[in-house]
Amino acid sequence: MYLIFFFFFQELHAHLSGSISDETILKLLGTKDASLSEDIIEEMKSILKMKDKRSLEECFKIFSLLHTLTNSISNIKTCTYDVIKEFSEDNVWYLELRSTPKNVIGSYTKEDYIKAVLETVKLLMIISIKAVLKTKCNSLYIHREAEKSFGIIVRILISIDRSRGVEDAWDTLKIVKELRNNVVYKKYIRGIDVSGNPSKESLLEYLPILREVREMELKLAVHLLELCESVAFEEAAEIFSEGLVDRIGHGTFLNQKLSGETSNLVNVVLERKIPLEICITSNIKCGTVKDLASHHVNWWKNKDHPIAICTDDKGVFSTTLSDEICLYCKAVDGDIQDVMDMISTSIEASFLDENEKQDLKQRIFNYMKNVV
Ligand code: 6MZ
Repeated sequence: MYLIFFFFFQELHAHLSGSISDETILKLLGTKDASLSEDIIEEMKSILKMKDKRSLEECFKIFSLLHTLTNSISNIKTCTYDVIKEFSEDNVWYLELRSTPKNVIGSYTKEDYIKAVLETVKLLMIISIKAVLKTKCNSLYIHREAEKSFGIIVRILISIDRSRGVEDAWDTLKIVKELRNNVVYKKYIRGIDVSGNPSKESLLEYLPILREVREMELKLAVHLLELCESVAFEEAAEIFSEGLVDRIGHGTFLNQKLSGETSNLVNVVLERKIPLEICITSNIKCGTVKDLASHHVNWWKNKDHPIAICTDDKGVFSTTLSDEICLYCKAVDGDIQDVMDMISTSIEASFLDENEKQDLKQRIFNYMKNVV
């Protein structure tokens, strides 16, 4: 399986704050930001020490703590830059990074937050554009070549956190709509992610929001069935019945029985081939899946269903995409061909345009022909 190190991957499910590495946390703590209290610094240091299992509830406490780190525009930019760089170093050629816009009174607004993330992606492109500027080509060509020369293409999903309430979500959509008037921002913002603590607020409250996302012609990825509760099945049923979702985050209990009855939701997902974003380490560490042997990835793989292997929160769960791909191979007893197939289906499942998908596929498979 050492060949894994010569592969190039796509990451379709990575939350910005959860992806911040220990190195970046230590760097930001070291800047002695006056707004970080000693208590927070101590709590943060204790997070770095405990990387083993923790419940989903405990994870959400950690996210709140991590949010105190992104308390300035400069810190948001540092985190975004470092996370993209680390994915690139882990052989990720295409990254869909998602994040929830926040505001910090007296420091920045939600719009500033999104712009800080987008401007960092743009800055990485500008660094690369310098490398190809000498060519006498049109600007779109230059942009595409620049993404190739930097080695990573980044697109952004704006997250709606279900625990923040519907008003907050409407506010976020309004900002996204305005930002997409800017042609570069429009290119980067590909979709909306709905995430957050699944035990808070029902997604049924968010249906008008999801319909609006459709109207805006944005792609939609929704965390569904992370918990085995009847309300989670109800939410998913409504969302599927309106055909609102392009990709499913986790879907951990989709193929499970609720009170002895098999849900027919699984058939809808199989028939429509709605891709699943699978995050093995995250599920095991949060305890929603017992162990690798019982992970649902095997069930979906046996159904030949489109899946994308992802990290979820590489910082919080101390993982990398390469590690996740290795776990995938172990879970399904797979070989190189299985990895190639998964890479191919996850490009199809990405929120790139059709021609961009073909470009990426060709680039990856041309490269791999020379290696494998
Ligand atoms: C649901 C999750 C998640 O948006 O601040 N998030 N939501 N399930 C999960 N499984 C473990 N992992 C992360 O990144 C952190 C936010 O992403 C969502 C939560 O809303 C968390 O606050 P951003 O960049």
